[in-house]
Amino acid sequence: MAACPVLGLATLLFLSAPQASSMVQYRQLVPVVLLEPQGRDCSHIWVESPRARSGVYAIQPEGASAPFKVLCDMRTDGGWTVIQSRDRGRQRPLDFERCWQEYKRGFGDLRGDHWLGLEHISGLTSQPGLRSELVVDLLDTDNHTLQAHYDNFHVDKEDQFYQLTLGLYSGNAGDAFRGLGQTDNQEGCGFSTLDRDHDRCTPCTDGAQTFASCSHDRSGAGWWYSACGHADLNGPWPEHAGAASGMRWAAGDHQPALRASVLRVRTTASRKA
Ligand SMILES: *[C@@H]1O[C@H](CO)[C@@H](O)[C@H](O)[C@H]1NC(C)=O
Ligand SMILES: [Ca+2]
Repeated sequence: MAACPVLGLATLLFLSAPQASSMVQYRQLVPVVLLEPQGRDCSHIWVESPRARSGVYAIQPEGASAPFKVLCDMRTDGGWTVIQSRDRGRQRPLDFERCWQEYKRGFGDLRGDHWLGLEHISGLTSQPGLRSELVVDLLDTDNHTLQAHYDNFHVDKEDQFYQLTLGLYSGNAGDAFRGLGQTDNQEGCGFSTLDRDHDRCTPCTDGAQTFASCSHDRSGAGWWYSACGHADLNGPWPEHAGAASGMRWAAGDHQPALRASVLRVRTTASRKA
């Protein structure tokens, strides 16, 4: 399992060290290209230009300190900002066993497997006067599509460990985020990674085994684990249906082996604003 780097002075010094290369002779200063935001988020871009195509756009959510790039999934029902995308069928599926800093900032390729980053997801879902919805699209290994929709989705700030808030569920994938009982329920949980444990195992027991961290001792990925819960879409690819760990979205008896997932967010003016 990957060791997590401690982001300390050494890293900062390395990052700020001047590039001492005698091979390159700069004749002029390279201008810093500032990202020009095209909207608050993909939903906003879609409203402004309903014929905008799906692709990579620069957005700056209301209240965010800087613009950043996202993949917009432009559909007939609006513009959706993609926050996670995975496909085992890709030539080189991306490793999601990552530490806190990477889950915070995001990783991967926006046009391929990626995680947008908790700072960006929090900013996207915390815009004043806007309500965020979440759609989870899943493809199982038999190529059946499954979907879970939450009519509210909010990820809090880092000082709240990016705590998860969910609205009402609908869809055919099942409400795996909530599972069957209180120990499963991931709503209200903070985010955990290999190196940060904010889950509800204090510790957990599984037969003769006891363990303290769902991320470190079970999955290897980052997620809003409860104790540990039945949703883990950043987990490693499972070998078969019904696997108790790995990438999963398990609701009741239905525990598909997953081939691909996309998490996407749409914002609309909140009714009471
Ligand atoms: C699912 O779809 C992929 C890509 O279209 C294809 O390669 C694969 O064979 C399909 N799997 C099944 C079980 O149909
Ligand atoms: Ca724990």
